[in-house]
Amino acid sequence: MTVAKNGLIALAALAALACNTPASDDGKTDETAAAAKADEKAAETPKLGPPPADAKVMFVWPLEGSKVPPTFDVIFGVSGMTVTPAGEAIDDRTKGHHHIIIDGKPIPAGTVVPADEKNIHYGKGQTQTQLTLTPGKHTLTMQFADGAHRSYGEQLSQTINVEVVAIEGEPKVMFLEPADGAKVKSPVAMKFGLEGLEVRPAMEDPLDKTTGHHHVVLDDKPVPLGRVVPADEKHIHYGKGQTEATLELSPGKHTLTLQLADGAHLSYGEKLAHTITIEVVE
Ligand SMILES: [Cu+2]
Repeated sequence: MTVAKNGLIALAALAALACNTPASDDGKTDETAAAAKADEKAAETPKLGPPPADAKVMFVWPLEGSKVPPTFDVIFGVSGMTVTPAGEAIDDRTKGHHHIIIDGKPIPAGTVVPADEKNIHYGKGQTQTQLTLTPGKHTLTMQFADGAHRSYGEQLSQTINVEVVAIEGEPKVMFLEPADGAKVKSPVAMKFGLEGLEVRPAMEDPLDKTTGHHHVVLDDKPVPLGRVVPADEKHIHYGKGQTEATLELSPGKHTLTLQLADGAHLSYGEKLAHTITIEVVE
């Protein structure tokens, strides 16, 4: 990647030289001098068109006003553009990759996004990441830039305010009962455990990503991060904030997945899920 980047800079320098030579040769009148100056400027910043007018980026998780624990997931959203790794299709104005700017501002269009601890590049084409921030208020700016890391400017940025709340320990959910591998009778008595985050009834504060409620997923997988937990016979919501429940199950082997989701029933994903296998006996 470094080699490719250096090659690109060398190319840009060559292009600048090639354009500057004729312009400086025939600057005879004020008008042509001005034109030459404009040419020079254009050579410094390659003349690339704007991105599609309706293209935009948005945070999918967290959202404006969210409360988050110190280490939290971020999901990037984009429409009207395609996410591609850095270094690919660099002059294609419909492609690029995401960046996060912590406590900063959008990068002006055409300016290369700096790379430091406050300006994070997702040059592999990631659409999701995890950040760790100090407790307190922060802004997160999502900034889309092209394959050469040149910003698409404010149009392809979004800034949100988040509040990082200190929590105790690593967030973790677990079945306290039944035990993994247990032989049990129906109705099955269950007890749900949660560390780090707090149990809170659904809908009280959908922006609070430090609390949530339990769900049991029957004979199916955890719900991916940020997706709404369906409400059907395979997905049971405990939206009152229950930490105990019973479940009628048919005899035989079943998997039970405890899945935490936020106040809007958006899943915390696999990291906050726990799957056990039980056998229901008559
Ligand atoms: Cu729910």
